[in-house]
Amino acid sequence: MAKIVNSWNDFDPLKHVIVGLADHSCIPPEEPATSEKVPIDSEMRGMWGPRPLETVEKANAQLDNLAKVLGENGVTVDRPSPLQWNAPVITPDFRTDSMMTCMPPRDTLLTIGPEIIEAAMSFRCRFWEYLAFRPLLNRYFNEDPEFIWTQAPRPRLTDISYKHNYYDERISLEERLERTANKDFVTTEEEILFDAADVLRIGKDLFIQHGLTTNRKAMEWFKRRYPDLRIHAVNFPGDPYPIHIDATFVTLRPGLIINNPQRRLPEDQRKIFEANDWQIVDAAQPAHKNPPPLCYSSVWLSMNCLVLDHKTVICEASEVNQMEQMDKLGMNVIPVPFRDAYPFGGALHCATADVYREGGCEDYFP
Ligand code: ABU
Repeated sequence: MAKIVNSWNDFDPLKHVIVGLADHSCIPPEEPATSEKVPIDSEMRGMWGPRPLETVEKANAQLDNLAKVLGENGVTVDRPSPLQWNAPVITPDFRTDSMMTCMPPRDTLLTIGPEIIEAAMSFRCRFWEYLAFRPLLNRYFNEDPEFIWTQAPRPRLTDISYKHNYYDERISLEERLERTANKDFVTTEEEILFDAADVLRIGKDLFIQHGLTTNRKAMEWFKRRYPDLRIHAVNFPGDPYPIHIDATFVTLRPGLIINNPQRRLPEDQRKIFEANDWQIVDAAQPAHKNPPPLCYSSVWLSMNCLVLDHKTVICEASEVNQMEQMDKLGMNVIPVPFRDAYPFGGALHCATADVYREGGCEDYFP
């Protein structure tokens, strides 16, 4: 029996990680939670079904290469067991005609120290996604006597979990930003809803983005579930589609964060960092004007990097501005091509989930 699971942040030395797989990935049909996430001018509007096979193969080639590079850098890599995602999700409360993928494990699994939590996700199409990770979690449970396996309260995702008049293609960008500023998002507070990728772990402190995929009730759940940790609600008023914190606010090492310059953390929420001498720097501009075809995410996947330790980071190989900035910030950069994987749910941080990093639960904000 060995210790397999331990990770309290995104920057201590990474030793074991899960890397997603694109097999059988689908574009899901629109549903209350996803409508808002697909930009109005996206070619994906109204389209659903299995993703073209050649795109799946290209994504898997880059995911496999990431796994190889991680292995060469001393990181053990596990892979999920994809389901046939091209099947409906039917529960007593809803039906949607397709699932999605298990490529971005970061959305589904949240590691807090010796514990992995299966998130309470708001997309109906992602209702069963955690099943792809069950063989791994079961193995960790068999082999690590200290591993704590948690499933957050399963949401029912009935109609009352969503604001049904929320999606409106006629609203302007300014109105969208006003909604973000007013913390007016598509989910209601009926039940606990969160994606794991909305949670930034910095030791004793969890910074959780309130947005399209995570509600206030989730923050309350974290507060009650983790009385020894400090829970901070954060929001980024410059983001018209706030979903996941890891292309917005990214830690590189203790004391250093890169922040998306279009989604700056408001002054009042910066105080805790400034009071503890943390530096928040604007992330470099993305190298690309547009995301690749059939991609849900923004060009800011440029900053969605995977930190291997306090001095080493994996960046997407074409993100020249971001790599140059990392270099100036004193990081050694390992470039890895990854844009073919973006459409399947994100970049290098999204595509992974921590299993083991060295280090413990430090208090960085005493
Ligand atoms: N999963 C991260 C996506 C964030 C963004 O689209 O900017």
